[in-house]
Amino acid sequence: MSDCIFCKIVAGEIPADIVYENEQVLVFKDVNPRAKIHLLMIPKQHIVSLAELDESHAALMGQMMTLMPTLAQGQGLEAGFRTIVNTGKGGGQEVFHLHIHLLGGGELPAFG
Ligand code: DGP
Repeated sequence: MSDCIFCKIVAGEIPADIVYENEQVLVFKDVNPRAKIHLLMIPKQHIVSLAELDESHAALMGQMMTLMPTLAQGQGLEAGFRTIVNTGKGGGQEVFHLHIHLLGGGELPAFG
């Protein structure tokens, strides 16, 4: 998607502080961190949101979730971490390329 900011990060067209990368997945620091550690994990392929997923995405999504423990450990988040996926305007999504927020370090505000 030519106008997608996260696709531009994948393509190296705009800079990002990249923490991890493999063939399918990219992880980089959120430009507007809401916690000491605030990363975004995205699929390299353009998927709009969680609402667009079907069975063809099962392996990719499984890979993303199973990367989380290693990623969190690498960030020193042994005490725990929070993952958030905002979905659609009603879910507070601002960038319409699927991403998982990984937050942790210090006190996180109570949620729910
Ligand atoms: P969401 O509300 O879930 O769509 O969160 C989008 C997040 O993306 C928000 O926390 C800020 C972050 N973000 C937006 N544009 C950029 C960017 O150009 N670079 C980086 N690193 N993060 C961005």
